[in-house]
Amino acid sequence: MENKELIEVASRFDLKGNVESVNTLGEGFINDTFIVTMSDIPAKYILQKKNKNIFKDVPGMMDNIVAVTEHLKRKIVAYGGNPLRETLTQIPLLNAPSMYYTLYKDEYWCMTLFIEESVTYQRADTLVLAEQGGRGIAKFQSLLSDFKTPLVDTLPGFHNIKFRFEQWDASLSKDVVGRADSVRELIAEIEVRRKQMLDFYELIERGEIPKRVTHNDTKISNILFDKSQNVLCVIDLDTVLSAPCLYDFGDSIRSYANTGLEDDPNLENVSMSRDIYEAYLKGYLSEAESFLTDIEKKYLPFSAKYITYEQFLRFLMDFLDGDTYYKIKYPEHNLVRAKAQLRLLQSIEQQLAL
Ligand code: GN1
Ligand code: MG
Repeated sequence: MENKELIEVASRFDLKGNVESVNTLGEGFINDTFIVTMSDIPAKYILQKKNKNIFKDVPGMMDNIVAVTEHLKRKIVAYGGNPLRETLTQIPLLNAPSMYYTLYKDEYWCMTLFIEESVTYQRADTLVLAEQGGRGIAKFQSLLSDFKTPLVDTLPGFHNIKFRFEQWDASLSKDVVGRADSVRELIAEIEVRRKQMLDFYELIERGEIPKRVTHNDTKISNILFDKSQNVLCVIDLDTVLSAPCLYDFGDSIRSYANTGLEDDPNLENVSMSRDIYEAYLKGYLSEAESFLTDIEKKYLPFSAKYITYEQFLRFLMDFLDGDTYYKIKYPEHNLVRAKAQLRLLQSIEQQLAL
């Protein structure tokens, strides 16, 4: 897209100043993200084009985000925090109450305030960072524990492994790009764990594991830290849904505790750091122990296995589908990601005896 057009889109929002430039930012797998600088005010903004293949109900998603961030802001003000830095601020359109701009049909653009002086990480390299990360996610969940507005289910079946198996079975039988034969061993790794995953999901379906308001994409790169490594702000609220808080714990371990990269081509780099796991757990429980039920506490270790397994399945499925979901940087990227997630999964199983 031409820079002129990006500036035109950005200028549709109520920015209290004039747009100087719009530049690509970050490495998201799903949305296109840009940073907006202004010629006459110091504030910066984040412009995002939401991925219309994945988010079928952006208006519903934005209603969720606005309701959740307004709730968080009230809480943050009440404890004396800074509501412009400790949660996201959605910017409406100029002269309209809408939180998104549609340039072409079904193409949704959204804007948030950029949060200055924050730090992001790809993995936790210190125990302090992991402990603070755990504390920060538990605090996020705790601040939302009295959120009453029903959330729109904008991503039906998101961490529902039953639904993922339906997608998986269809992908495997279609095998649209003829890749299944080349990954039979990986497919077998999915199948041997199928029953265990479904058994766990049944606890959720039966309501034994409760649903709460949770983030559902708590990988470490979706957290802004301050300079002292405290969680400043939980970002990327596209997946805020009603779901078990175990999903957030599991997804955090999947990223914080990986000694390698999510797409590490060298599998020897990949394992779960037990120390990082314990530090995250300690921080998480320091805030969450009071609201978690016994069954939730019991399944915390298993949630790391569940979410890592699901991510292994999703990357492998996208490889089988011909790379239609995640952005890739090279042809085998989803396969490399899947193999790295499997290696992490095996390390989690070994160390946590799951
Ligand atoms: C996607 O949007 P991003 O990059 O934070 C994905 C997550 C995956 C993650 C893997 C809506 O997250 O579910 O865990 O990639 N988000 C969606 O890194 O599918
Ligand atoms: Mg996301």
